[in-house]
Amino acid sequence: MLKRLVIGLIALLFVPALLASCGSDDDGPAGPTLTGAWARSSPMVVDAGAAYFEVTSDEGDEIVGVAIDSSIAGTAELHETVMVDMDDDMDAEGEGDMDMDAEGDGEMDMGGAMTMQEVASIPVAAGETVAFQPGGLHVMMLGLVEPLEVGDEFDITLTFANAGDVVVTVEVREEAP
Ligand SMILES: [Cu+2]
Repeated sequence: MLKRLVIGLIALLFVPALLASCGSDDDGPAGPTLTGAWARSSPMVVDAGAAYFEVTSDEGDEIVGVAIDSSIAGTAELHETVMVDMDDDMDAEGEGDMDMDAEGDGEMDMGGAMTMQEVASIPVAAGETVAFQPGGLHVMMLGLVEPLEVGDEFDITLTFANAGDVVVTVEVREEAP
C-alpha cells in the first residue's frame, strides 16, 4: 500500500516535468547550451576585450563564427591563446604567425610567452563541455566603442554549423562567475 503510494507520488512529480520538457521542445533537437558568459572590464587605454563562456551540445556541433553588434565593437573573432616556446627562435616552425601584437590591441607586448591566434572553427563534441576561458579559447572583441565596465551586458552571436545562430548575453565582471 505504502509502496504504491510512493510510486504514485513519484509519477505525479515526474510526469508533469516530462510533459513540460517535451512541450518546450518545439524547435526540434535541443541546440547548444551556453552558460556563464562573462568578459573582463577593459582598461580605458585598450580598445579590445575578450569574452568567455562554456558551451555544450547534446548532439555535437561546431562553432564556425562569431559576430557582435557594431554599437559594441568593430568586430569579434574566435581566438585561442597559445604558449610560445621562448627558448627557440620565435618562429622556428616558419608559420609566420608570430607577430606579437599584429592587431594592435596592446595585449601581447609584455612577457611574450603567450600569443593568440584566430581560429576558424571550434568543434563541440557531443556531451562535452568546451570552456572559453582566460589563457585559452576566447571571443576577441576588437575596436570596442566604449570600455567594458563591470555591470555592463552585451550580446554576441555565435554561429554553429548545425544549430545556426545562438545569441549569448555576456556580463562584464572582474572574475569568472
Ligand atoms: Cu584574442
